[in-house]
Amino acid sequence: MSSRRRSGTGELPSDAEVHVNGAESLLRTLVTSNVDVCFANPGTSEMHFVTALDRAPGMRAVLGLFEGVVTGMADGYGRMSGRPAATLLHLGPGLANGLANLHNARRAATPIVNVVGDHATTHAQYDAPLASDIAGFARPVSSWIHASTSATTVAADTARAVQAARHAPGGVATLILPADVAWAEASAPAPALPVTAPARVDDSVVDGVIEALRVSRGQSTAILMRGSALLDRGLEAAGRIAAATGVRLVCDTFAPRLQRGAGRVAVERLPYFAEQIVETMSSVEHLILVGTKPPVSFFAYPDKPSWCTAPGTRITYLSHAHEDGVGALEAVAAAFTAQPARIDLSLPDEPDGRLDQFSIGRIVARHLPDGAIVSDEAATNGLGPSLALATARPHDHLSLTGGSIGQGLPLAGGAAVACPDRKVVCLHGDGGAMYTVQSLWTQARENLDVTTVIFSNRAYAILRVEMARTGAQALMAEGDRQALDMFYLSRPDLDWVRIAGGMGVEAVRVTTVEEFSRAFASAMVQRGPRLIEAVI
Ligand SMILES: Cc1ncc(C[n+]2csc(CCOP(=O)(O)OP(=O)(O)O)c2C)c(N)n1
Repeated sequence: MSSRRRSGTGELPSDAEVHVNGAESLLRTLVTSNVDVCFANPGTSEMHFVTALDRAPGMRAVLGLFEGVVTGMADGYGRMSGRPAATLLHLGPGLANGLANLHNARRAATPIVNVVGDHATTHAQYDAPLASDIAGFARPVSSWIHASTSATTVAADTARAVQAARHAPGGVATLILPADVAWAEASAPAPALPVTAPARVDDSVVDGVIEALRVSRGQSTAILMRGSALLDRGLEAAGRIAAATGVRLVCDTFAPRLQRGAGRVAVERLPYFAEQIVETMSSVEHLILVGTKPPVSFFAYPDKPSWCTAPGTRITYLSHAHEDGVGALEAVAAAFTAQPARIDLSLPDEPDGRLDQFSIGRIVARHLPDGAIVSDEAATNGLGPSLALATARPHDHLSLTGGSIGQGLPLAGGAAVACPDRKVVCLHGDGGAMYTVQSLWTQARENLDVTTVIFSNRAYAILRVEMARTGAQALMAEGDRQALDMFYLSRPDLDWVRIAGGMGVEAVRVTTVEEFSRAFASAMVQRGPRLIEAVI
């Protein structure tokens, strides 16, 4: 049905007579601003938004059964498409449920238009049960917050929200939509606002880096990168610089998106633990940063460093996150003439022996199709796949940017919505996967082409390691049970085949290399969601 009310004559009214409510005006403005996917979990205050979904041509709505799924999908979508999705969340509690993955999205600098419904402005005075400080919840994860107070301005507010989300390097723009603003008669949709390009890096900074590279001694200089520098154009420029000068190319441990594999320029990934980063950085005399910050330890530990570069290391920012790091790398590369070294395709042989992260990594690398997307929350089982995938077919690697577990599954779903022609492989710890397990249901409903590998070690394995590293383990006495019970996911064991099956995703449990290989190879040549529980 059209949004146009029929005039008395039975004729469609002219454009000047088009009546829309605030919600429809908002949605139409989103579509006009090239935001055409909305990940949603609505409630009563969002009912006019829900009915407007069918009135705003071009908007695809995707339901998530928990807000952490909604926000994680919006993150995956934004990382892969480079443009924001909208969310729809139910007042403060809905937003609060989605905060952890908005935190991860903020760390990834993902553009998201985060729409949060609220009580009608006339209702706010009564402090009804669902009333809360929505802006207060939103503040730490948002780069922009606005509460629309009138249906006549909601279109303009929406266009501003999209512009804010896309403002370099990208961020969460939270738009609070009171129910009466959604239902009142509104003005026509607003046109898209221009997106500001990332700030250009000053020539003097580029010249300084060129000069430093000319006199540098190869490997004692490293370029540490994040953001769009880790996509093709940036990597290409960095590869030319490395080929000409011998500098090391390094990326953050948890980069939002890294293009890896055959044909690409190789980048070392910083390790996770502080002492490993210190070791990696020990020979670096000059660290050049592109869109990132100096590396620090993920956590503090007694007697271990937080700052991971060597004391005398000179640090230069070629670009900050909001600046055009790719342009700056290209400007530096233009001063040198060299062709980048590229990774040769080298697929592992079929492994035998134990089913573990290394054999699984080799099988994944062997069968991963060209152009796949890997959503990696494999936690303590991530090293094997990461090593094996270095020379696999070209792919995109997405990582857990903010340390808040439960991101990998929805991230994979959002990536699959953004890139329907590409295979998505999600590598996930069983503990983290339980946080946003409802993601599987959305995969089934939307028939998303995601293969999930659950590393079923039935433990929070990393926490055992961290317990020893923090020194807390020394406080345990013989026979202490409660502390250990915090780390083991047994009594009962999680049954992933039934969990996935109950949400409509075909699943299989494997315990051997042969079984895993068969299941993974078969999933790679079929479409649609699959889950493999690898008991390790
Ligand atoms: C939101 C959130 N809650 C809790 C933690 C603490 N935490 C870090 S890793 C982890 C367990 C991860 O388990 P799993 O995904 O099974 O991977 P494994 O360590 O077994 O490899 C937990 C609970 C966290 N990082 N984020």
